[in-house]
Amino acid sequence: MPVRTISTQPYADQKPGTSGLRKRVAHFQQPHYLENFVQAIFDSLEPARRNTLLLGGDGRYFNDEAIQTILRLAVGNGFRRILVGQHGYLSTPAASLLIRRYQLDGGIILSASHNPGGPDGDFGVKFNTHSGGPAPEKVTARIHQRASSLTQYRIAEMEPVPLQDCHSWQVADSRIEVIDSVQDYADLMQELFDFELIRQRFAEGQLHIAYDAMHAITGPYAREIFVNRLGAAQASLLNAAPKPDFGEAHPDPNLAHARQLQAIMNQSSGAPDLGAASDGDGDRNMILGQGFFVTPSDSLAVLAANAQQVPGYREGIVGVARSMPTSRAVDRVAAQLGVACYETPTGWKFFGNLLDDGRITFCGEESFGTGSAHIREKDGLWAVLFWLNLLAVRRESVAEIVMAHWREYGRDYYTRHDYENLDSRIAEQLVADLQAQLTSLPGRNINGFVITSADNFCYKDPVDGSLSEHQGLRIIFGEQARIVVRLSGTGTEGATLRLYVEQYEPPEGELIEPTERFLQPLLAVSETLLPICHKTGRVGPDVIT
Ligand code: VG1
Ligand code: CO
Repeated sequence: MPVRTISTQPYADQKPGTSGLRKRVAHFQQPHYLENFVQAIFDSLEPARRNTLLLGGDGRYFNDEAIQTILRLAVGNGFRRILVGQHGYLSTPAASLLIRRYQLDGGIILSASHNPGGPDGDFGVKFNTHSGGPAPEKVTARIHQRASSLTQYRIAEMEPVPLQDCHSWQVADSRIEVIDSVQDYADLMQELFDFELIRQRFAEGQLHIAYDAMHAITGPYAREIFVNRLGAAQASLLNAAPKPDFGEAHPDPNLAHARQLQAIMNQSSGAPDLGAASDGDGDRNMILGQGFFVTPSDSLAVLAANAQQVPGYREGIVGVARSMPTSRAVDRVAAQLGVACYETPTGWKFFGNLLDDGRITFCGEESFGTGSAHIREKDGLWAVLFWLNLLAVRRESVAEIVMAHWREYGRDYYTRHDYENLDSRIAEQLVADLQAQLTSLPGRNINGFVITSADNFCYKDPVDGSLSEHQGLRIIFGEQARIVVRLSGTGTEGATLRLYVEQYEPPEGELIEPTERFLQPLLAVSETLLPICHKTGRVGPDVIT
């Protein structure tokens, strides 16, 4: 079987962002574009780590074609063993698990996560290392550098590999194995959570769930876990068949996009006890109770406080981490438990070293990402199962559990405002203007909010000492409040500005104010410091989460 070396020109824009390389589908379809980037990934690996590979994606448009191209590249580059998800499907958490379980050198995950799919939507390529986690910055920098000077790639001439059935083939020196990841993943979940108890509660009719797979990757996993193993009704699953265009919807589990699920959870009677949804590649989760929304920051704090209620975490937790813009709710739990709490830049890759080094058990992001040391990615279904297990043990509602948490620790009211597709120059200027004022801000009192510190977040990884600078502006009002602003690193058009606002109310407070009302005064302070609406002409954010 011939391997051809193809001459190519480098593309200047192959710089991975917060989570891999994301572009419009048409951008990826340019001649040699995908091939170049994948060759750059392979070239950036050390020879000893260029033998075994995992490959799969979230099933979005262009997944099939890209998988066949990458298989030819992997064979052309002499990988000895290549594992591919059946139908080309792998959720991001399942991919992380398989890399670890089969001790592979790494994996390529095809996904643009929660971004819309279809011919006019987005596509993405992520590389995860042998630890199962997203490539750290030093690796993505190497990939980018290599892609910027690439002049050729190696590709095998071979027929497309059928991916419908689990099967294996020997092609030249490479063994290609098509595998079903659902069983391995469901087995791990069964080790961590009390399936017996949840099954019993479902059978008694005491517990009900509505799970929305949003036409994306988690449908088959959810069917195996909730229906086959736990005995939930078929009707508990919504949109559980993966579609290349995600049913023309936006596979983003939040209040702006998971409308169908929200309507079910807001019914005045007969709503299920737990409503949950995941994103395109299955690493995000949204948790709803009856007429009740749990912010991802609170969810992380509640799980940390209740770890010992769940079999996999019976022994307690060693530490926690949250991304910088995530609220400080989990910090309060860590303080009470007497365990370490780390603040990292946005993006799951920054949790990798802390997890590998055994410093943390749980970690999470405000962007609907929660996870633990069981793998090296955030894990949507894991979080849903954790909540389900908690409901089964405590026999309380989601709202009761969260209320009890606030009564003990106080509440961090939290909101994120996204301004999408802004003119990049205007967005960058806005941030630069605030940056320029940072040193003069401490001590300033704006409408009763006193700034105690202000900086551009810089993270020094405590394990390898690496520095990550310019990770977002923080305006801190002591223990009372925080305003954070940063530019997104996952968008494919213009600039997206994210404004994160949080304010603490101690346990003795009301604790049940509507979030936007409670945060109104602080949002006004924010517009004074960072005049987004004034400078962009927008009347408000595009998405509020
Ligand atoms: C966003 C989120 C971030 C998350 C990233 C990837 O990044 O804010 O918390 O890690 O998406 O999530 P940004 O740079 O646009 O703010 V996913 O589900 O793509 O894998
Ligand atoms: Co995702």
